[in-house]
Amino acid sequence: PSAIYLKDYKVPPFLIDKTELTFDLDEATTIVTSRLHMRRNPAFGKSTAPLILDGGEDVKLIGVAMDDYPLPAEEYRISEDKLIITATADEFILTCETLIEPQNNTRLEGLYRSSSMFCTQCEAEGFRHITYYLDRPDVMSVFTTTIIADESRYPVMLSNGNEVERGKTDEGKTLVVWHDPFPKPAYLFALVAGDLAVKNDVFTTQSQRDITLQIFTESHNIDKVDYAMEALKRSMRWDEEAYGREYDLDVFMIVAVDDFNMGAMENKGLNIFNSSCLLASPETTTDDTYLRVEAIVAHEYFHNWSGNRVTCRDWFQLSLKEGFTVFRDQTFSADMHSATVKRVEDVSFLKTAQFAEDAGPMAHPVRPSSFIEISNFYTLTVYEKGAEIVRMIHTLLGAEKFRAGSDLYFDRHDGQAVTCDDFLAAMQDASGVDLSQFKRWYSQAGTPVVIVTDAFDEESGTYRLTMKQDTAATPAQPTKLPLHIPVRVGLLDEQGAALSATVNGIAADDHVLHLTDSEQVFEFTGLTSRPVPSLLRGFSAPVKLRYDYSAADLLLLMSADSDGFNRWSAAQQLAVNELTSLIDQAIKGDDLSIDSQLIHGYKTLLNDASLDPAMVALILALPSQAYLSELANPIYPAAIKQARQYLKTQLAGALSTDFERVYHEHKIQGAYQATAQDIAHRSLKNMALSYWLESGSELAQQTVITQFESADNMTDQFAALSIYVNSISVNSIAVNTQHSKAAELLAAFYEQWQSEPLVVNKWLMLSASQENDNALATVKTLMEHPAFDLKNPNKVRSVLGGFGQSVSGFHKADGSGYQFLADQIILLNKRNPQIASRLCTPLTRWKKLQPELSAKMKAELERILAEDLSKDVYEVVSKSLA
Ligand code: B3K
Ligand code: ZN
Repeated sequence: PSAIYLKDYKVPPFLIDKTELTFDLDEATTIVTSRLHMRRNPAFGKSTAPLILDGGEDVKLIGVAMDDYPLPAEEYRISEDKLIITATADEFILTCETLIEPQNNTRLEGLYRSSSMFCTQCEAEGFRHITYYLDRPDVMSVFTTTIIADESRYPVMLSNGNEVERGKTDEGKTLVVWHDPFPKPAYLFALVAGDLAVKNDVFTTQSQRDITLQIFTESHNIDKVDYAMEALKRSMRWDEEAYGREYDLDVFMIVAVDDFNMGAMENKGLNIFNSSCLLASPETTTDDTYLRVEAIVAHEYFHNWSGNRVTCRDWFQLSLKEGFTVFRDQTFSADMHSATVKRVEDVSFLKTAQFAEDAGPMAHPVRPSSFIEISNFYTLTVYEKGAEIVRMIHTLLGAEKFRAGSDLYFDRHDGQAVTCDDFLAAMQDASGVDLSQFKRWYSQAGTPVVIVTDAFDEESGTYRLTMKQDTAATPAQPTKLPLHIPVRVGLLDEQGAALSATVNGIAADDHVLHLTDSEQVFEFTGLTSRPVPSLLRGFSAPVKLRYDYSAADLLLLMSADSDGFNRWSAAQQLAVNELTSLIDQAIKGDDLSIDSQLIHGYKTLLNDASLDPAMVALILALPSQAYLSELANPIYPAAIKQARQYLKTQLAGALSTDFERVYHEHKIQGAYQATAQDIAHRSLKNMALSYWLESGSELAQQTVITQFESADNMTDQFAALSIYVNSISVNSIAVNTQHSKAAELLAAFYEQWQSEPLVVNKWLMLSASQENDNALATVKTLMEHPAFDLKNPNKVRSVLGGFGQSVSGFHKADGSGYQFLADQIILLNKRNPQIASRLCTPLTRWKKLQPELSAKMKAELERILAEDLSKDVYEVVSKSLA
């Protein structure tokens, strides 16, 4: 397989003004007829180039006609999935008839079956698995879609836009016609047919238009869509208020499907969702999932402007829509709940997963310059780091100018397919802020390290911060240029009070410093004593900050900084410092011991009633195994696990009465609600319970079991279950006993929820992630379990994703955990290349692992590479070994 390069971009030689599609849906074969109203693209220049249409090995061409005359065989040919038509007029109608078999489509790209329905997934290049087409985002067309099917089995037949006609064919089948007036690329096309239930609602826009809202699911799930519907209405309102964006069609539809490669898809007027990202009910859904449903409903809805009305010129520009839309959904969630909690969660995720990607073999710029398979570039870098870039623009411009920039962007480019440069140009033109150096964030991969040192001059009352930036080499980018990094900084006095200081003639207690050189000095004047700096407030740039904070500084920031994010950040740094030293002790095989100051810090935390319980819970969660692995080099997985367990046990033992009290204090009376406040109390309550249990208390054990048995909502029930199953103290009693109480609870949980697939997925994940010597055997048994299905991505992700979290299973010393994952990748490689490729991620980290494990992991990658691979898996595995 070969790479495609951004530098080779050319405008399309042909355009498709109108696309008329007819789908004759059937169980055995589906016939697709397309009538494409085409012409040569004037922007391409004079040319006699042949017409080359994209197709797939699963598309059988029945016939092709030009202006209704069937083409003779010598005028077209098929070569490597392309349909090549040698001679064409300047303007013509091309008719193609193709045959596809959606029921055999296991890739879940194009048209496929999920349960009893037909559905589609076309982004990025799925449309070519339906019919021959110019399957690229800069070819935008007005679609009219006719669906023909047997109404008794497929009473609901949907596509983009508005339903304009309904009737019967001569054979007595039902025919429905949809028309979407907004030109769009093929990746936004969608079709759904099935026996579905619907929930209807109405939203009145700011200009007083009534929009019909519809959510479709299989009938047994329709009682779980109310939350998504409310979230949709909140999103529509928010986009009007925050961005002045109003919905444009008369109807907005969402469909839930069980088999889906990712979370959801923003098809014009017809979003299709993985049911795990849409359905919610208190009994079956945890708090995290409620928040995720709301965020994803918002994200897909926001794409209607950032993605659909203004789309991407080519797939290298993916972050144009994804980075911006993630930023929009993050801000929306921050507005709906707690902004600080949301920021902490997003930054934790970025620093754990995106930083790891940026430090590994798949590191790439937010706007990649080449790819083999675009599906591999729906990454944390394009999405999350892309969102950080937009956030930095927001910081550099300020809220008002940012809004002016986004207004200009939407006005200027409505109906166009554009680039990240166009986005930046609109932001720059509307604000007058120079973004020319800032632009490098799009093209330069890797996480910059910012090293900060300081000095205070008593005499002049001047505090100097020296900042150096450096970005390590990444694949294909050996040298790096300095970036424009906005560093938000505040200063505190010894008591923790905010200090006003003057920078560049401006006196304030919060400054945005512009780090643009590789080394730069910033002066703060008007001070009387040495301050404690609060650096990178709100995580104002996606960088690794290094400053030598003392423990006392961190404790001060943790308790007193006016920036809530940095309070968390200081607490996390304290814990990281402690854990880093514990990990070193564990690697050396020493007895572990911790600093009692830390225990004191946590005690203060547990007794400060003024704190947001959600923030306390986030701090108590301790830096994760994955985050500590990102920080480590090399990674000793078992030592990290041991250090985390030790710290947790020590805190639990020393503070058990505090945890018991906090548990009781944060119990909620009344019915379940997914509000920020209730979620915060539940998270702290359950976090306290997990520590209390770790203290070895009999009463805590009883409390966990009682909560498991009597909880009236999934958050509390599942928390109790996972606390018990993951408990270090419970596991140490039950080592190797098959019939432990934990196993009993897991079995009871399955028994109770076996008819709810989404709950069963949680059960699969928890079961697969257990830490014990049987972990590998357990995951093998799970894959034979009747609840498992290799064709369903959610189940594969639950079991294999869960397994990846089990240090004792996945990182088994003999390499059998890696071997097992490699076997599954090979099994899925051809059936579902996208899922297979995603499963490779843990193996891409082999270079950073401790030597014995590293060699074993590498050997598995080599074994995979020897197979006949899909483009998706080939790209990740070959780059990992390069
Ligand atoms: N745009 C889709 C992602 C499509 C992934 C294709 N492999 C969902 C989203 O980001 O909103
Ligand atoms: Zn998106």
